[in-house]
Amino acid sequence: MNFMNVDYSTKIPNNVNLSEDRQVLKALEGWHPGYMDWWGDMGPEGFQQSLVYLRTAYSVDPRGWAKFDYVKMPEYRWGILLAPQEENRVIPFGEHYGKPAWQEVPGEHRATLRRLIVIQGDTEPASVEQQRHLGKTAPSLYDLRNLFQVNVEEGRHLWAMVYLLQKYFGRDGREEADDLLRRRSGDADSPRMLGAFNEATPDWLSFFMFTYFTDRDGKMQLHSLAQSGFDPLSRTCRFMLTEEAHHMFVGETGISRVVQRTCDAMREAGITDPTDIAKVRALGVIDLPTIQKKLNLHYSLSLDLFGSEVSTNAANAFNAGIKGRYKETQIDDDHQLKNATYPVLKLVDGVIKRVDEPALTALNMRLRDDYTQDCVKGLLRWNKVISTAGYQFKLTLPDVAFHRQIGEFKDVHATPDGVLIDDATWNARRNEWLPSTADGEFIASLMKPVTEVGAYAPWISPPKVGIDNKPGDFEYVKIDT
Ligand code: BYC
Repeated sequence: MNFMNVDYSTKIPNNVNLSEDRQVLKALEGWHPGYMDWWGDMGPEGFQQSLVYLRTAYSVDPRGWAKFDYVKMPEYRWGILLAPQEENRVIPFGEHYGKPAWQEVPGEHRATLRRLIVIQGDTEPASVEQQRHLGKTAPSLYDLRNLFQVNVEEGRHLWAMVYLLQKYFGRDGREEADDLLRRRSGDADSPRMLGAFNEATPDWLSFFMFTYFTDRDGKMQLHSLAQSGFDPLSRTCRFMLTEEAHHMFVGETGISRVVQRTCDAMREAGITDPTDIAKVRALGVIDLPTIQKKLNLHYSLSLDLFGSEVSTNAANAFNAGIKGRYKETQIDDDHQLKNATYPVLKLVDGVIKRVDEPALTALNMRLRDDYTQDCVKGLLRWNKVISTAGYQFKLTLPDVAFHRQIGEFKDVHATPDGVLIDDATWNARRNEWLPSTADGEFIASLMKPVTEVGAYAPWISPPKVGIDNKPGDFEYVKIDT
């Protein structure tokens, strides 16, 4: 079979030869109805009968892998797609460095592998659940389509992890696959596994922040798993990354368009002080200080997804050859971290200090640092929009000690500048740094749906380019069909 092209003849499209792997095909077909029930209950609210201009993967060839067409979401062909197998691939790090990559699960690392695959799998449906109400308030058909594209692809990423569980982990893999449909974002009894995936995504600014910051954690984690010595996981993650790029594009351009519109409105109204919140809000746009608060919230929640700065879990996964570093194969070292150290931010006698730790246990910190560097790029672009409009205001990333629930800083309070403060100061000033109830209510008041073809809500600029070279006034979603 040609791994580049996807077989659409089976109920579950795939490039892993499912038609000759009857047992796995049967297990996946058995899981399919539960998935459709979940999509019906927890997928996008409304619009299930609308025609949405979606891309579907028909190949895993990076030169051309997707085709665009109108699809009703429940009829989207969720499939199993793995990047092509690299011939003679070796394990690129850890104690098995240089040995042939595994095509089957190595017995001694089974539990660690399963845990990582389940955690990854759990985030995918969680994000769909978090975003399910947003369709009702979309600022345009273009944005509505992007939301649904992200949602169906997160659904596909769930399929990707379920395939690995069902093919390689036998009965407990099947049980884990069922549990992925049982947990619910924000549920008191059966929540999703990681903190940020139980938070609400109440409005479109949060959606853009989520796709910029939280999907970018996904990018970093997928890159690390794409290095895995377990080849099927590596190939799965490599193809997921191709899709993930669009999700972060939605976030980056979404925030950019909000910033642009705010700056344009301020200029038109002759406002010189972007921190005059009442005046700016009276124009029906989101003021820059509130955008900064949303950024503070989503960045800090996303930092928690990297786990503790110093982690034996991370060291074990690396040693075992299961989870590598960002761009592992491009790093010039022994890929085993035998004697290396890495500077870690720690709280020492009440002061934040950089302390050298064994690089092996500091892998979460390293990945988080790579993530922060990647995040900065968007800020440069957004700040360019602000400075080009003639305003002296800079969006910044808060300090890593700010608003943390996991790791070294979880028991202290810090300002966005990284100054440690006591509980009373935090309580008194929290609303200066994180969105308050009143901020949420103001943003909610702007969230009125715009469904005319080519029209955009007044708080966001139109995009610079359309999807699939279509113009801005293309009917991206045919709502009533
Ligand atoms: N919330 O040694 P520690 C994506 C637990 S996003 C709750 O500090 P470790 C996407 C941890 O499980 C990417 N619990 O950390 C984005 C452990 O518990 P146990 C998703 C947490 O294990 C947008 C204990 O604390 N993929 O794809 O080195 C839309 C001590 O752990 C949290 C992955 O995350 C937390 N935030 O690292 C859609 C990749 N953090 O086992 C999709 C797989 C830690 O002692 N995951 N804990 O009971 C991993 O690599 C790691 O498990 C973690 C944690 C980075 C999550």
